[in-house]
Amino acid sequence: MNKLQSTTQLIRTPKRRLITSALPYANGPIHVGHMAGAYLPADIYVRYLRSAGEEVLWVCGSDEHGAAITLRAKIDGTTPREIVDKYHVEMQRAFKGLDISFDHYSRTSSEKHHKVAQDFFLKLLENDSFEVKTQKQYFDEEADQFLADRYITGTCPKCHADEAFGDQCEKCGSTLSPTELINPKSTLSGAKPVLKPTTLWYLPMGRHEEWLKDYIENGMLKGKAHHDAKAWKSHVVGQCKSWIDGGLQSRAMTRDLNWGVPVPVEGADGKVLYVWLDAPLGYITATIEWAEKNGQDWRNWWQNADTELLHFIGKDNIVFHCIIFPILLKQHGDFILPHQVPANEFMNLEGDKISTSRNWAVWISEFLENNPSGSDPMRYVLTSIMPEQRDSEFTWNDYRDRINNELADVLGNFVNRVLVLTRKYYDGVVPCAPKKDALTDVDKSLIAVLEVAGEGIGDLILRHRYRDAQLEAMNVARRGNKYLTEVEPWKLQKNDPERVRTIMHLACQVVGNLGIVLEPFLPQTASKISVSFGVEGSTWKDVSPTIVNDETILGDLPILFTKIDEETVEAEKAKLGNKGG
Ligand code: B3M
Ligand code: ZN
Repeated sequence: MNKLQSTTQLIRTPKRRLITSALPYANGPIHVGHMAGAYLPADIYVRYLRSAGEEVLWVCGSDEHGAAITLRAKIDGTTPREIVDKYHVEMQRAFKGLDISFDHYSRTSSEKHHKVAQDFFLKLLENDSFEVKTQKQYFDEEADQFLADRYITGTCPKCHADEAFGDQCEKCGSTLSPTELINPKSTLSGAKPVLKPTTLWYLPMGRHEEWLKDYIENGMLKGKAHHDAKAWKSHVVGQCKSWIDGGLQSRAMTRDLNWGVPVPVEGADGKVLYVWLDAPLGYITATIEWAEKNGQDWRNWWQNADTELLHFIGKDNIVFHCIIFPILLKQHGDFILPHQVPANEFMNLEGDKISTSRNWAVWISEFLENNPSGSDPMRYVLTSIMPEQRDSEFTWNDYRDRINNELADVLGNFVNRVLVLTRKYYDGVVPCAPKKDALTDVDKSLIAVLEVAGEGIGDLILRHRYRDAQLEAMNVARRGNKYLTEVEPWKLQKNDPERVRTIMHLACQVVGNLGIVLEPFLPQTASKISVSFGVEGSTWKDVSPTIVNDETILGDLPILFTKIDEETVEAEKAKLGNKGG
């Protein structure tokens, strides 16, 4: 292990964090499953870190190579270029719609990325990282093309499911190579392929088993001993271990295709880099682009032991981020390795797997376009059911219940009550802080909640427990509601107005704090609250029982959430599986 990759970096508090979210394939629109998997959790994490004053950079971009793109172009009767240009724009609409706050969004078909990926490949060649082998590979004579990845299907040799792909069985999750498939078939023509020799660059992953074992165990154990936030999720460690224990096979890092990053070697015409070699390097390209724009040195983010690298992904990408990419980074020699890969499991929809081809999905930009309430309701529901430790399920009934019973009845109702009462009693001016000896036990226990809320919620976020973190933030509103119900200021105003000033001062403090602690989850709502309660510009460090200044004049605040009716729910359900659009 070299200096950069020694285990001590795992237990140091990082100076800065580099966050990546899986580069979505630019072959279709973004749905709720994508969002809940790799984008929303990262957005919550990054928003929290920014508010806490930490140094953080979050990059993403469109994955524009690979069979996912070329096959899509073929089905649509168009070119890969047209497909990626269309979805590169469309996907960003969805991200913007849901207030996903990347620092930089890039794309892998750019000239810049091609250069970055080729330079990286050449450095690996120089470091003797590949085995070049000429071997027989499946070839489709009708389509005149070699078949790998999604170009070839067959029966999975491991679980015997039909329609496993040449790189992976989606049923059992095994990584495969095309020649392992039973009864292989070309997805281009349906033809039975023939074997034909070709030269490919292989990554001999077996060479790396020993240090990878240590690396994965460090992710699990060292982290646990020091701070939970560093410990990898058990399903991530489990998947990695079973891969390594099964023995790591050499994997081809080039393809015979004409769409992708050309292999930068003489005589390699018609060959491109394997998409899973080029795509993660897109994180580096995105960082370089961002750094150039912002007058920073990108190396600080990738080649400095003070930086912590975190990859947000879905579970189908674990092997690529926890095994293949670390091998590539280590073989290059100058890079840090991923410190944390908080992969999420899958989100199902109304009792079935989300499927693009069957239109069994909730499409983010389409949904937001027809929905005037902004991004927060959808963000709230997706975070509530985020598949952090196991698969989860989105249903429209649950969506309705959470908006109506939680956002509207708890949060919206509490904020509105405080605003209305403050207007009624004091013309909207926050009453001054009470003297210490005026506080009752109920007041003190409310104050105690505000004293620990910031740290408690922040800690859950750092440990990638976003569902619990959001629940804790909502509990601040729940606690506020309960407080008002207990102390009933409306019954006291006539005979004990001094007591009511104390109550309303504290109630306003609760709302002010919501403007900060809800921001990672519900940025639009939090911003409205912050402006109205005069705490805009406050940060996570300001979360406390004194966040709202005495005599703040409360601004206007529109109704925060509208309830969902039955008709809307039924209309959304009816769209599922309906291909007419
Ligand atoms: N495009 C795979 C996916 O969308 C892929 C991620 C690349 S991350 C470097 O599942
Ligand atoms: Zn299988």
